[in-house]
Amino acid sequence: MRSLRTGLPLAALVTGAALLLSAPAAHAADTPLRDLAAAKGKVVGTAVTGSELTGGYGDIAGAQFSSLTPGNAMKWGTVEPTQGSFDWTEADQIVAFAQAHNQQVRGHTLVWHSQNPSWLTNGTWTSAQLGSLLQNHISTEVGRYKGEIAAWDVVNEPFNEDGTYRSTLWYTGLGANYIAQALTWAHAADPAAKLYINDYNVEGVNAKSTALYNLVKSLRAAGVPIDGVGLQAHLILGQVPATLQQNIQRFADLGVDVAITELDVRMALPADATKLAQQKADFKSVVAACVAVTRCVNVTVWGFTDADSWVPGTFPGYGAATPYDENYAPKPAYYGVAEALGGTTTTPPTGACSATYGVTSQWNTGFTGQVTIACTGTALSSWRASWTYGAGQQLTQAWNATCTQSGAAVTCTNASYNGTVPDGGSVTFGFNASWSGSNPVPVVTLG
Ligand code: 9MR
Repeated sequence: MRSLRTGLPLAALVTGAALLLSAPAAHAADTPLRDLAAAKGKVVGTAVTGSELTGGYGDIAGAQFSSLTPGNAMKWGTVEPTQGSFDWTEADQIVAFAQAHNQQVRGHTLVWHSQNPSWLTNGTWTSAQLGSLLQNHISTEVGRYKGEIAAWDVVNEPFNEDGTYRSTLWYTGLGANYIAQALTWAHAADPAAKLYINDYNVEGVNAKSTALYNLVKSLRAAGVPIDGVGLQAHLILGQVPATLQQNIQRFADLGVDVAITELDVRMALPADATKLAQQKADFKSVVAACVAVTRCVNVTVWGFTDADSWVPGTFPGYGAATPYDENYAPKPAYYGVAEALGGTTTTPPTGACSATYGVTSQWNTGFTGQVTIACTGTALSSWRASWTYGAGQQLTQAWNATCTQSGAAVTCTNASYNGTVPDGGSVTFGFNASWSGSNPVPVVTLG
């Protein structure tokens, strides 16, 4: 996945544009999402990148979520880049992390048209050869993790938008029966794992989800092992389908489980308070729809932080799609998830002051930055903003505040004339500083 933590400062440098990242002034030690979910009989998950599972990223992944989905680590192209030579490093790492944190793993994914190794996609195969390649792949991967995977996204994205089958190498080479075969092979390799078909744009009732519905119905009638459907839920701000809960319910009524497998809600950048409030409502309504249906067992976000999301790389100009910002501070969307899971949160979308740190210009040895303190629903009569520089940055000058730096720790207090931040208003102070190597954006604490 693309890392915005390294990507954005460079973009700011190149374009000279301001880089503005917000962090809540404070957030209470709220009940972790996984505990809230457990109290509702649900599992809450996130897609993860194995190499990132340390430090703050690892802390949040372990503390907040009860399920992990490898974002890329279990895809065919990752695990068998050369025919017959396997690399399980990242997949093993994620499984080990999950076990150490008492988490489920959702295996993702066994049969897909994308992210396959080139030896497979460039090869010329008879139908029989293709079938045995697929059977071997499924037996090898599912067998390796037998007993360790709660659920597999066995088949990923088999449909076109109009509900016809997507013409992939599998469909073209093996016919629609590849789906039943893949499920049957996966079941033979790990009879305890729940087996899913997973797709996008199937969240509401529409032609594509109805095709999925009809497929699941016929697979069940034929005795094919199918346990669940995954609704990916890569959504656009303000566009949660009105029929989401109804759609979840109709699948549940077929006798299968439902999981929201890849939830994110993208918005046109830059984010602002209005968009973030809408995003909170969107996350909340998706999770609430799952909570309302007993057989909806898992809600998984596709990356929990905006620093580790596929969205900006795929939809230029869009992003901020996850519940945590690039600095791992929970966004309103996080609290939307918590509230839908029955949590009461103490970080209100209103009645708070926040500090926003920005690099407004940067050159080879120095940069100019600013911090804006803004309040809504409350006010301040004095303020103190502090942060820690992560890469040796050193303040040289400040204006509209009194700033001191001790080691990496910077503290700025208001000047005599700008301690008041009114409800609905803001105060900005500026500074110059030196940097070398990198210039990561710190999290600013108010208090
Ligand atoms: O998050 C994945 C990203 O890192 C990859 O570049 C991308 C390649 O298609 O796949 C992403 O995950 C996809 C998932 O496996 C299936 N549903 C759509 C997801 C977003 O593209």
